Amino acid sequence: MLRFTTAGESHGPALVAILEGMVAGLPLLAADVDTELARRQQGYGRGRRMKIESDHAELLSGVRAGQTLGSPIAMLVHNRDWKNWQEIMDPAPRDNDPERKRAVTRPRPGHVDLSGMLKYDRDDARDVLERASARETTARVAAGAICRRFLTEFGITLGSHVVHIGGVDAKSPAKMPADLNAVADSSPLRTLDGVAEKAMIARIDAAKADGNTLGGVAEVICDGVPVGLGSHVSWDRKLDGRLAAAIMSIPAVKAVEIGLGVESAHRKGSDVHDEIDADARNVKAGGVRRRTNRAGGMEGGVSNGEQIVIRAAMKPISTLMRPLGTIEMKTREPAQAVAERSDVTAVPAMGVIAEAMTAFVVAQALLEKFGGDSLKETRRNYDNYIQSLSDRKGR
Ligand code: EPS
Repeated sequence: MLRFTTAGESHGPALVAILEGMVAGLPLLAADVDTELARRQQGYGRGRRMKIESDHAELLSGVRAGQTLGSPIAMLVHNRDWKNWQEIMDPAPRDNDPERKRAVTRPRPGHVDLSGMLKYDRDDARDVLERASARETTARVAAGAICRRFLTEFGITLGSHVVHIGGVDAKSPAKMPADLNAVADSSPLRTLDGVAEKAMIARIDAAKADGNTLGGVAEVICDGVPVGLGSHVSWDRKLDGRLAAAIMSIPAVKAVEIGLGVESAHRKGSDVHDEIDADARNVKAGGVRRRTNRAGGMEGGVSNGEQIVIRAAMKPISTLMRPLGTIEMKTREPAQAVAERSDVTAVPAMGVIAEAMTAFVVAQALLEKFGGDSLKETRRNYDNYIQSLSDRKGR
């Protein structure tokens, strides 16, 4: 079973990711991971923190001479900002500090500050927010980068673009670019619509001046997935459900759509379901093609060979420089929430994180179907299956 876990606080010494269950023999360089980490750091609307950090993954285990070993792959990403927070975040007790500097006792509406204080019995919400910070997604992107590297061996690629920020919709081009990320990454908001981009930038500038924050929507497209990943037979094996859970777990994501998503509830069946044609060239889909892809690449929780299309909607970040009303926990008196340094929007980064989570779930489902302890073994099993799809002619 492919699985990963992460550890690390936002202003602690480092972040850690451990990916377990990856096959042996996959070519892998730290640069493959760093490329993805750099993509996550870009985006108009980020705060000063992104100028401090320049994320680099140190491969601690599971890789030798540029190839994976099949053992757990541990990665370390240092927080450069740690040097400014040592006194506050020191794991060791310090003399005379029953209450540390920068304690947070005025929880932010929309953040886990308050529920976390109550659940974990903490007086300082920093004990909660440091882990809840979206800084953690660096480690997810590191794990996802290895999954992405694995998927390229099977001709599976992933990209994303921003389709909405703060009330401004971006139009998708009639034909998507062949290399989606090459185009999206060249835009400061990772959008394909230059006109909408200007309006989005203006909204972000206005929100910043107002001490406010903005949310938005990113679309992930995963191309080259063969028919048959996931399964219709049990609820927890359905690929759409697994993808939705993975994407929903990204901080601040409040909704996930697959294909037409919510819109499919508003239309008639004839305007939702994708009609089928034979197409012998479309080998990975079993020699068929859908005339449209409103289902977003899955039917009944099983990949159908069309592109997987997912939209993730992110609420505005809950740290506002013009704070919302809350209470001071020590006195329970009305107060203004804490205003920590933060981003105005992180929707472009969220798209990159959603790619990483998608890469993980698709890699996990691919390994479930094809198994194998080495890349060669997985590929043999994969090739056999693809061949058997072609051999079905007339059946
Ligand atoms: C975050 C707040 C900001 C963001 C951070 C997530 O950090 P800071 O409090 O240090 O200014 O920049 O995101 C990252 C550090 C990152 O790498 O994405 C939060 O509270 O979620």
